[in-house]
Amino acid sequence: MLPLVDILLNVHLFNVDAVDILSTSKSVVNQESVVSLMHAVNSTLRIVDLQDTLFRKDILWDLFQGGLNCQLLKLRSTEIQKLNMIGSFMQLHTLNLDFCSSLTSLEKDCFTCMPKLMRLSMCGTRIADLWTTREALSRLHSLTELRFQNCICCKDTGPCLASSNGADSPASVGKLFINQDSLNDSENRVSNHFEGILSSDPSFVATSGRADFQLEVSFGDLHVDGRDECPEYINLKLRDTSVVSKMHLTCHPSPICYEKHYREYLIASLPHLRVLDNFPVKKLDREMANTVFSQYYEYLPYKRRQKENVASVLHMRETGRGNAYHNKSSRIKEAVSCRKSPHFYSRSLCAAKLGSSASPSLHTMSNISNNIKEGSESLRPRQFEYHPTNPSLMAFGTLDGEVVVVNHDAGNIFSYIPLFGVTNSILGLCWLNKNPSKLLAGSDNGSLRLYDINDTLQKAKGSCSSSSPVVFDKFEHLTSLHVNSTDDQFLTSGYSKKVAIYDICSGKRLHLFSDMHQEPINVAKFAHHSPNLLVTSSFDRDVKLWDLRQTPNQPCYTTSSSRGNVMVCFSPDDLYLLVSSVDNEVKQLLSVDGRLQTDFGIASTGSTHNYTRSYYMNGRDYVISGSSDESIVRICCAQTGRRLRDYYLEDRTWESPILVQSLRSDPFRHFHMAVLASYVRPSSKRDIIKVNLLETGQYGDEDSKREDFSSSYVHGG
Ligand SMILES: *[C@@H]1O[C@H](CO)[C@@H](O)[C@H](O)[C@H]1NC(C)=O
Ligand SMILES: *[C@@H]1O[C@H](CO)[C@@H](O)[C@H](O)[C@H]1NC(C)=O
Ligand SMILES: *[C@@H]1O[C@H](CO)[C@@H](O)[C@H](O)[C@H]1NC(C)=O
Ligand SMILES: *[C@@H]1O[C@H](CO)[C@@H](O)[C@H](O)[C@H]1NC(C)=O
Ligand SMILES: *[C@@H]1O[C@H](CO)[C@@H](O)[C@H](O)[C@H]1NC(C)=O
Ligand SMILES: *[C@@H]1O[C@H](CO)[C@@H](O)[C@H](O)[C@H]1NC(C)=O
Ligand SMILES: *[C@@H]1O[C@H](CO)[C@@H](O)[C@H](O)[C@H]1NC(C)=O
Ligand SMILES: CC(=O)N[C@H]1CO[C@H](CO)[C@@H](O)[C@@H]1O
Repeated sequence: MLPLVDILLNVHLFNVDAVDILSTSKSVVNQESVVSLMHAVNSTLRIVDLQDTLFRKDILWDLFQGGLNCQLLKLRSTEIQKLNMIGSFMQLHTLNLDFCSSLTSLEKDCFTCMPKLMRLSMCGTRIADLWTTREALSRLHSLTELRFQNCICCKDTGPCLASSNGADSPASVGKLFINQDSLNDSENRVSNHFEGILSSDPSFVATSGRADFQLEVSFGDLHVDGRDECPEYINLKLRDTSVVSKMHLTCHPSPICYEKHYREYLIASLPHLRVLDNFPVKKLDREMANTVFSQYYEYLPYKRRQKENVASVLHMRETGRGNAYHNKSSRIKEAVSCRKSPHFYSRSLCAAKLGSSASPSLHTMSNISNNIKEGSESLRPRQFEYHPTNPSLMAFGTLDGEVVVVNHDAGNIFSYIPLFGVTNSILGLCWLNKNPSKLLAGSDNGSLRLYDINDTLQKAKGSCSSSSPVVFDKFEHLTSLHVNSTDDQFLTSGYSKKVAIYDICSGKRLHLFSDMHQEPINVAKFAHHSPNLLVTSSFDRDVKLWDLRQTPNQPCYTTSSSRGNVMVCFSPDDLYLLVSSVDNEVKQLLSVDGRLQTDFGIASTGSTHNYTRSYYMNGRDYVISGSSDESIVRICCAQTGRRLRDYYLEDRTWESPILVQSLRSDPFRHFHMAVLASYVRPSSKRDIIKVNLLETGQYGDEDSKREDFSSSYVHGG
């Protein structure tokens, strides 16, 4: 290689127009010499194809930092975790990142150094998130061809020829999902998830769009491509007709392709796109995509149409005028009617800030609580609640029966109540409303105590107090407790069909209602303003509203979900109920009669053992939702149900997902929340992660800190 590099150092002396570098060997080559070669011919480089060459990370890093003059760069199957191509890639118009299987997300600015990029291929990666992907890709103003999955007959990103001039004049207009149920298992050997573009005659397509009619399905020839076998197409035949259509199959999808409305979302977000996944984007596709987008997604919160500047919103607030709206009369009307709302400016500010941040800033709480226990033990949070009046305080209970109050702003412990019993999880926590130094805690073996966090502080200093904690009669299999609006009484429910009501002052159990439901009642809640109203949600699929002034065995009404209910809560003004059922069934009901108001239409995963929890955010404007076997927090507009964002949580150090055990919105700060996180690796690690959606995150900083602790979490199952 070296003599060759020496000669090519003088490449400008020869009459060479362009040099292509192809490196397909897996091992033998000396990687440094390939880099020297690129360096030597940099000025005349055209194609650099490093296909399947396992380049060392440090070498790739150097190349990415420095840049290359080439027009086409293939990094297929390279171990890239983060696309940090910040060097000069001014000539690059085609980038292939297929099978870079460590690539999970795109940073906001990762493409800014390649302004001429027109074609981008990312099949077989682990990219999953529509929102961050949109943010990154929208910076590529020349991008016309994009793919996250390929049509089997296409090597490059261009439109699939078979689809555009096939014999049966196919018009690729529709999109068809065929799920496992509709296919005979013995034939369904390639994948259980097919998605494709229908290429068939238009009359067939006009009635389709959904695969909810009966089809006969058979596979076309299998092609062997690299690692997978993919059939090129499926023949579809409508029952009772002779119409046969071929459905072209796409292969090597990245997870993003399974997101609901994936194709429409990307087409609507990238106005210059001409080909997506080898299928042309036609005018009709674009119109459909825009319709779908505006029905299911909102780009900016609070129906704001365009990104506004924070300073101009502040200016508007100061002058009381809608500066930004001066020009168009329709806008003035809109602005005037909106500004009647007392929240107009704070919402505009949120919209202006949220608009620009794709991934939020995260802060873990483990560093706060890390030093409190001796040795390598760490706290393992199992339940938490924000303080109702002090914005800095938050209480959490642990798997080991401790109750901890932290100042999450200052990053220190306010109060630590060591051991509740021995090793029982704290599942119920509730602050009193009128007397907010008092905290009610319940563990899963049924013990219930009322603590005064001011008292325990004194206790820690040495002066023992007899009044705290107050101990109540036990409630077996407790999973939830809630205090009524007037602090007189509280309510417990659990892994049983019973609900109990306790008097806070006397510590006595006043009522024990049995058989309120057919199955355990995971969560029961009082209304925020009506002290006698309560709602129960049960794994028997029912939600029941009760008025304690009426006969206790007769609910005001019962509504049913299609799966077991994990939880329910009232909106802050009690107008609505938010019901979360197993596997992402999330609905908002009118509290008055249980009528369905909003169905959030979150896709289910098919797992029956996973628990979805949802809470209100920003008063009752938004809803946040997460599930125990997914590492996503979803944010939806409570009124329209439209999705604002999904946020993925991942531990970058271990490259492992963070599962959402529970979550709460910050009652004092808009678009702030905290997530009760359960780590997949190390398996026993738990934490509370504060999320600020209005601030763009520096994930990296947290990573380096986390690395230091990780060893101390490796214990137990
Ligand atoms: C290639 O040239 C660009 C500038 O045109 C430079 O930024 C880059 O570092 C060079 N790359 C190599 C490997 O020499
Ligand atoms: C699936 O195919 C096998 C073999 O072709 C057949 O025996 C079986 O009945 C089919 N099952 C269904 C549900 O159609
Ligand atoms: C109003 O319109 C003028 C020209 O039509 C434009 O220069 C100006 O930037 C617009 N102002 C705002 C606030 O949009
Ligand atoms: C914990 O982390 C937060 C934010 O990362 C920081 O502000 C705080 O000072 C840290 N606390 C401790 C005790 O290190
Ligand atoms: C709960 O368990 C702890 C220790 O296991 C015990 O001290 C306490 O009495 C138990 N409470 C009830 C109500 O059983
Ligand atoms: C604790 O007590 C002090 C006065 O002794 C009071 O000012 C403070 O608000 C109390 N803390 C809470 C959280 O109620
Ligand atoms: C608190 O709730 C209980 C039970 O629902 C109710 O009887 C009581 O009246 C409520 N408190 C007040 C002050 O209304
Ligand atoms: C909390 C919980 O039940 N998690 C379960 C979610 O589902 C997966 C399998 O789909 C189980 O392994 C988890 O235990």
